[in-house]
Amino acid sequence: APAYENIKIDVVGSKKNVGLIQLNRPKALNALCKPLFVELGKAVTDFDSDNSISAIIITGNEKAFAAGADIKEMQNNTYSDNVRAGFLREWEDISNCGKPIIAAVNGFALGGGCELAMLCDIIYAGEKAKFGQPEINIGTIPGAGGTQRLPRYVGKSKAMEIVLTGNFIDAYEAEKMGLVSRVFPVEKLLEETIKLAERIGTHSPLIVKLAKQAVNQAYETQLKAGLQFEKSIFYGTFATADRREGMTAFVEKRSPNFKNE
Ligand code: CO8
Repeated sequence: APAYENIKIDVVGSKKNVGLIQLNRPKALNALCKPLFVELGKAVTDFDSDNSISAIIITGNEKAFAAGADIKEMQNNTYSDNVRAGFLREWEDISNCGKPIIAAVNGFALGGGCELAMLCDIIYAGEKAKFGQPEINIGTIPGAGGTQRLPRYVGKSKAMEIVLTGNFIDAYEAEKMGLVSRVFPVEKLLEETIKLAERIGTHSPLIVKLAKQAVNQAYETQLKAGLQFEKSIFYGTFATADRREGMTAFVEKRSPNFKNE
């Protein structure tokens, strides 16, 4: 495995089919500096192209998932620097991943940390997690999807409140708003997240990938285009062996044996 400095990777689950990525800059509360993001992008891309991996988990530590973009690193950036470098371009490696990515959030998920969690497909949280978009406190606005994805999760009024105040919300509020799908005791979070990944891993990887693409259309397009996209993917599953196997197994009252074909 490649040697990483800002993240740790592992393969977990009883079938060794879950790729685990732990953000690992504890002294900076996992602030998302560029080297960290380059490594994270590589780890995600590698797991995405590894046929033995069914799903990917991104987590931090008990104090922080990630406390945002690295403020020290960007403190002296200029507008022209950002435009020239395509600042935060590395983040697209995460959104381009075809496999499901689950965020397991304990502690702070602030600014870019909250945006990273929202780039994932499912968010599970430990009960001490804190979410927020505090960029307004430091004279800027969310820059990695916070103003666009957050309203799609929680609606306009709550998203405005979070973005305009910079206030944090706790795990239970986040669950109630629909940002987080489940909350667990801190020490149970990772094992429950691995169970979720393993459950997804029992399905056809091919169909899981198509289902993820279809749900993402709801976020990325208007309703009519999304529904058309969904229909063509749905029709398309009928061209796969795994769809035939899934329905045949149901009718024959047995478990399906998916071949990723
Ligand atoms: N960047 C760089 N360093 C950080 C960051 C950060 N975002 N957050 C914490 N740290 C560092 C601190 O500087 C400190 O380092 P040192 O010991 O060397 O001074 C160390 O982590 C521990 O932090 P604290 O001492 O502050 O810990 P506390 O427990 O007292 O406070 C908080 C925890 C409340 C999380 C506090 O650290 C804080 O407010 N952090 C900043 C949160 C924030 O504003 N995040 C948004 C950043 S801006 C952003 O994400 C812009 C998004 C743009 C697009 C997305 C790009 C990724």
